[in-house]
Amino acid sequence: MKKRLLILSALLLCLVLPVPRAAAFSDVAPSSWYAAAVGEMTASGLLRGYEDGTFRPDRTISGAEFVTITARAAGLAPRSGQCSHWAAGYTEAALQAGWYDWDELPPTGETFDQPVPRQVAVKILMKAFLPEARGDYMTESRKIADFAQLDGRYYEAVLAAYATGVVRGDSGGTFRPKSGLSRAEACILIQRALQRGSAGPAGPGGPAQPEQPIAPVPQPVTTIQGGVSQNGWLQVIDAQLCNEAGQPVALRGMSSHGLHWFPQYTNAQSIQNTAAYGANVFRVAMYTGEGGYLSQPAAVKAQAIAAIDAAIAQDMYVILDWHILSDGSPFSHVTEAEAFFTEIAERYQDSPALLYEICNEPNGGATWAGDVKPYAQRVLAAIRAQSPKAVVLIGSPTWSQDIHLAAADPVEGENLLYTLHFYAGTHGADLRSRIDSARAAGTGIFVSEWGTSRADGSGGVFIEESKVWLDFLDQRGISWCNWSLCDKNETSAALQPGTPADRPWTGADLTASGSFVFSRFGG
Ligand code: IDC
Repeated sequence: MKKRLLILSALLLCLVLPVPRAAAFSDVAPSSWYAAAVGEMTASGLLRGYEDGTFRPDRTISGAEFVTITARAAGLAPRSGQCSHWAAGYTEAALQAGWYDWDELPPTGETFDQPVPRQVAVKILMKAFLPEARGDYMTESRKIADFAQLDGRYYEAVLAAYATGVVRGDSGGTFRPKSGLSRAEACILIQRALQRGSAGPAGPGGPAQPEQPIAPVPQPVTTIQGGVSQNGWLQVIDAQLCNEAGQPVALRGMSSHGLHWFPQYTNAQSIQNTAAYGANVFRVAMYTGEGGYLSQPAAVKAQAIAAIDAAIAQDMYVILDWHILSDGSPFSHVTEAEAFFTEIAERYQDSPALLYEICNEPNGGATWAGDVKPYAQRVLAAIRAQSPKAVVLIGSPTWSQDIHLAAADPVEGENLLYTLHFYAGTHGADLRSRIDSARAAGTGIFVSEWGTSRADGSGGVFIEESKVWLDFLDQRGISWCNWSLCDKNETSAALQPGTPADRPWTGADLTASGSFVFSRFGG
């Protein structure tokens, strides 16, 4: 029991620590029903894929593979085997532990590479993780439409597996005891047995255990980086930003300061300088108030287009941010926003580089139901009329912190993410837990603005707090942009005062914030 607890804690620890940047399996779609289980078990070292980067989820699992993964998960030490098969050590240990009998998987190895029948697999799992669990014959056998197919020696294990929820049966209610199981199915079963085993087995002969709901544990996500030519059109699959091929992708880079105040740092050289440190996204912050777009639309729009084109030229993704701030509710300028986004989305309708952030930070009295959601619906419709699949980022009240309101009442549509903004000197664990709750509800998050400073753009810098935040985001595959790429005399600025925008930068050009942030573009 102690050992199992240890293994579970190791597994859970792996879930909260940054995972090694192994490439995601090319054939495990993040939207698949088994992706989370495969991801967790891979991250905890229990599972490996093939050398070509595939996992082959549909392949039938062999006895050797099944026993080896289960033995690793249970912490069984390999013993000296009776044949030269690669799995001889673990199969010998499993046999000696009494998980199965000699004839079910002879240690001489002839059948090691053959499919393991489901009834044998379930017996192995129950012996390994829930040896004392029992299921009531009358209750459990009724759940199994093809119970008559089951060999008598597996009754006890299969009934207990149903009683504890390790096995749920397929949609037709059958168990198919003599068929094999796919690698994906095996992964799910082993994970369930491991989880239930450490929760404490049902007492012998005790009542059937109701199925325990599995707590929404954050799943580690292994992302890839790269630019537009590598990743193509982005899409949102199950709350995760993915590339055109469906692989989880992370965008990390800088936000400009107000475009109309610091246009020099949105030129080709400045954006290229961030790319040189590993950034693959650039956010163009186009203030609407404060003397920005609403005061001088033609000039500011031209600046925005120039900045977008400069980022695209660097093979970067680019976020066009309708930077509402003093204008409180986005709804107050919904007509201008519709016209602006229609024009821009038409202009860039063939470019996979552009993401649309339709309202930086609703604030003041703006509500989700009364202001932000109806605004988002209208502007989204305008964008979709030109650009049917580009990713659209939606803010929320309280300076884009109320993602729980959006998660409870999301905007209809595809490829939508909700922005969460934080400043490391002001915001912490509470906001992070909002992210986990929103994601558990199926709401994808993009941190399109965060700072190492306090929320007023100054104070600190709060490097330790920022590290906690970025580790948290990396572990969940959440993308981010840092505020801001400018040389203003405030701690959130990444550049030293007077930094030229027409040459490459060195470490000496970066502030404390800039040095830290630039070091994290790669994760
Ligand atoms: C701040 C700038 C500061 C500027 C101020 C008002 O850092 O130089 O004077 O805006 O325009 C946000 C906003 C962002 C803020 C930033 C820091 O999106 O515009 O920039 N912040 O206060 N939300 C939370 C913090």
